[in-house]
Amino acid sequence: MARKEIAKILITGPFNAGKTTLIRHISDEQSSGKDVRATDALSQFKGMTTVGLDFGILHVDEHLDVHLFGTPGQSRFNFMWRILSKGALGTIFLIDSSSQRAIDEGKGMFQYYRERSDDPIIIGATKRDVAGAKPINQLVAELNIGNTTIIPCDPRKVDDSKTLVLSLLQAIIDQQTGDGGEYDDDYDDLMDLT
Ligand SMILES: Nc1nc2c(ncn2[C@@H]2O[C@H](COP(=O)(O)OP(=O)(O)OP(=O)(O)O)[C@@H](O)[C@H]2O)c(=O)[nH]1
Ligand SMILES: [Mg+2]
Repeated sequence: MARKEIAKILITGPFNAGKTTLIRHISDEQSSGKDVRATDALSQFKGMTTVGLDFGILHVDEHLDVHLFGTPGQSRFNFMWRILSKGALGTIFLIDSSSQRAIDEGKGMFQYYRERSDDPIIIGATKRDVAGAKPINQLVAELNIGNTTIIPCDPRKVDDSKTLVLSLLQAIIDQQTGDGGEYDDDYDDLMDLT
């Protein structure tokens, strides 16, 4: 039987974007993250915030497990961003598209990741259903993300999150095969994930 592969991916983005929600909803197995009551200026936006990491495993098929590592959103925990991104094949960057403060912070955070790695990044624009959510083209301009793929996502909906993960896996495969890497047939049925 073929060996089971593990793909580590990072789920990051500014505070309150839906990172913990995505990992909790999509994972087949998870270790609960460390969320504590927000005590600082953030507490006016949300009750609980991640201070450690979120971790979950998505069983894609008999050949592949995806290990999802979620970062804390607040920049005072940015030492965790570096630690958690080690060994990741790609990144899902979530952004709350209804919050100007998150967009302003997300711009710098996105550059931080982009400058440190050439691995694929897919942006998930969350909170599309919330009043004041910015149109996608405005987000692209304000975040200065160039031609990075950006996909609307409600992390409370498993199908939305799976679309993001599959898009990232596809980008990882494309990059590896494009780099002259050997194509692995084991991944042919990746798209059967339903
Ligand atoms: N209406 C709506 N609510 C959302 C959406 N995405 C996430 N939420 C809610 O937003 C809140 C914050 O989500 P979290 O998953 O805690 O966000 P986080 O990115 O982990 O936040 P930090 O750990 O503080 O950085 C939760 O109440 C979610 O249910 C969305 O697309 N629409
Ligand atoms: Mg969180």
